[in-house]
Amino acid sequence: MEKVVKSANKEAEQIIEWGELHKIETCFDRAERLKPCPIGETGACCRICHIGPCRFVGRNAEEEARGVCGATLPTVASRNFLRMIAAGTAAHSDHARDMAFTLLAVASGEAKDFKITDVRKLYRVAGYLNIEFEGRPVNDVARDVAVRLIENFGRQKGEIDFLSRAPKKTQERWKKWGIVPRGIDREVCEAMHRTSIGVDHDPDHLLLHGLRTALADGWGGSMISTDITDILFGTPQPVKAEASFGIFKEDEVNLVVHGHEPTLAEIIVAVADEPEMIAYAVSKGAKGINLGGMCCTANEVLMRHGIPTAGGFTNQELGIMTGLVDAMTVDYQCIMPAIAELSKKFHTKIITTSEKAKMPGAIHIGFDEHRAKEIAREIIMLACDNYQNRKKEGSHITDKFPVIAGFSHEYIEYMQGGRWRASFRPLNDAIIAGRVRGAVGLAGCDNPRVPATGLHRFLAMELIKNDVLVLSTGCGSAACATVGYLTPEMALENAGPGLREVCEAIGIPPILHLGSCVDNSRILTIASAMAAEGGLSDEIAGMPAVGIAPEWMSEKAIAIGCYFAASGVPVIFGGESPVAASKEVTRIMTEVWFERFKGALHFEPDPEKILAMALDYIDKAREALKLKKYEPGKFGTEKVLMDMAARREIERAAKPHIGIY
Ligand code: SF4
Ligand code: MSK
Repeated sequence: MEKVVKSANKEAEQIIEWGELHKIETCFDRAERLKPCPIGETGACCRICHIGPCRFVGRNAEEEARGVCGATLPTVASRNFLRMIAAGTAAHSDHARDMAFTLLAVASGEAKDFKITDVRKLYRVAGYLNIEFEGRPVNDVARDVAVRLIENFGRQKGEIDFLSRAPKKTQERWKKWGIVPRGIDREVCEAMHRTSIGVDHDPDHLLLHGLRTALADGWGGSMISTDITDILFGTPQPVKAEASFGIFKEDEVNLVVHGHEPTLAEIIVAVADEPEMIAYAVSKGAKGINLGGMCCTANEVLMRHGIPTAGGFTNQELGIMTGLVDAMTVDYQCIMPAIAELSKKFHTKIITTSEKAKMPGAIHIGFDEHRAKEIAREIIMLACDNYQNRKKEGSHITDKFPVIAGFSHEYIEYMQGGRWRASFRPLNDAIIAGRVRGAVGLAGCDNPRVPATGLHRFLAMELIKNDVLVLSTGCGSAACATVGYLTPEMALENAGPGLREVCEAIGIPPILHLGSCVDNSRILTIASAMAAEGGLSDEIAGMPAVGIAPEWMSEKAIAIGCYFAASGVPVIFGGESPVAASKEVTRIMTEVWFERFKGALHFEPDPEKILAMALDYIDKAREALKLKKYEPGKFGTEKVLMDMAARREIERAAKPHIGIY
């Protein structure tokens, strides 16, 4: 019998095989055993009240079929979908709330182990909020910014602040269709209200509120999180690192930070180099302390410090199975509860750190930003103590790949003209000339129901071959990083001729790692800046750009897909549609949303079809903008991109500054 490939990543597959040999179960085995419920998978099950669950199957599967209360299939499917958006928005936004309170604590002098690292970004954000910053103490400005952003969560009327960063036309579309989010918590709360029994039954109306809630995520929670993280820990700029399981060291203490909230991870990075910590590790027989990351906490510390990543969601069990992880801290989101049980078969200590997220079988060391260094040291010492318990068991996989990460909005702007002439002009010109065909945001999770990471890799490779610039985030980035796709050399070897030229001129990889899942908000601000630059569309809608989440699994991915669709970007998700049961809901999310917003949300399991749809959207947008027809290798005239020598010239003239951009 032909062997089923569970992960498209060679090293991951080796560990899975080692696990099979040693009878160690992973998510891949459970995915094989537990097939999705065919009713719930397509949105055809309502369990909103206890008269049900009402299942729309068999003779009860028509659009007109009704649950006991009379709810139709489109009502049920759209209600289920709205609840997914609300949950995803809540996750990103509650993370953002934590960041905002940390900023407030830092500004008020209560969290003394942290500081404002990027003052320039603080001023930029203060500017968006019309908060005076000239001549004021930095901490006063930071306090005003924190208080104002915290207000965005509980605001009852008006609109959330960062919507004003979108192009005017994009904002007008939101107003016209009544989807301007008022306050983040209000939209999530209203979503839960509207979807409880006997409230909102109109699928289109329910889905419009879904878009409003999703906008509260993208232009609210996620954007707030990205900005505050940059202010506190620095706005990313390119950094060299490594990825895959080979980042773990046989002779050092391996401590992994996993989850999404970067505050503890940042402070662990800061104290792991302290001589006392290193001496402690040496006293336990190790040569030093080696930090690594997993999922989006990994992306945060990779982007800012070059801390290596062991990969995304489906790699978390496999990392433990190397036998080399002495401790793994988990904060929240995308943490498989399976790791606590799995860790018992090895020596790994799992440490939960958030008061919101505990796990039977794990050690809990609650993080408190007021005692940050003390807690970080406690965790590092626990990992060092456990080094001595390391056994021989484990796959001990050693391959790793180079990575260039750290592409923030600000850096991409800077690299196109230096600090004094930063702009998006060269990129717009390259798109206008057909040198770059368009852009794709390749985002979302990796998934054990497909050869994990394989869809990301296939699409990333095919897109760059077709001269499409790829902006990646989250586990999409991890999928590319762990096979060596995030290097400038990739452009030379694989990108189409136009994209290759652009990448070589600027010195960037053709796949730009933009950060964690909340950092999809960077793509929104980049698209807004490109609209403001001129020559393409004057709003986000109509740009030759597409979003793709080929292996999504999380409700957060659904919220992200919807805020892109509402902002004017066609989005294609892989896998089975969670609204497939209702033709009407599918029509609304594709045709109706496209008419209103020029964005849409498709679900398509076949990666070849995803690619074809994305290229088709890009080419049609080029045609509508009356841009030169894309033909590989045939370019029009355009401004020459600034090369490295010219940029260095500008830098020589620049004064020392805080932040690079
Ligand atoms: Fe059934 Fe209506 Fe209750 Fe849903 S809300 S479970 S359709 S009775
Ligand atoms: S970690 S949400 S699996 S991207 Fe952000 Fe990865 Fe998806 Fe979690």
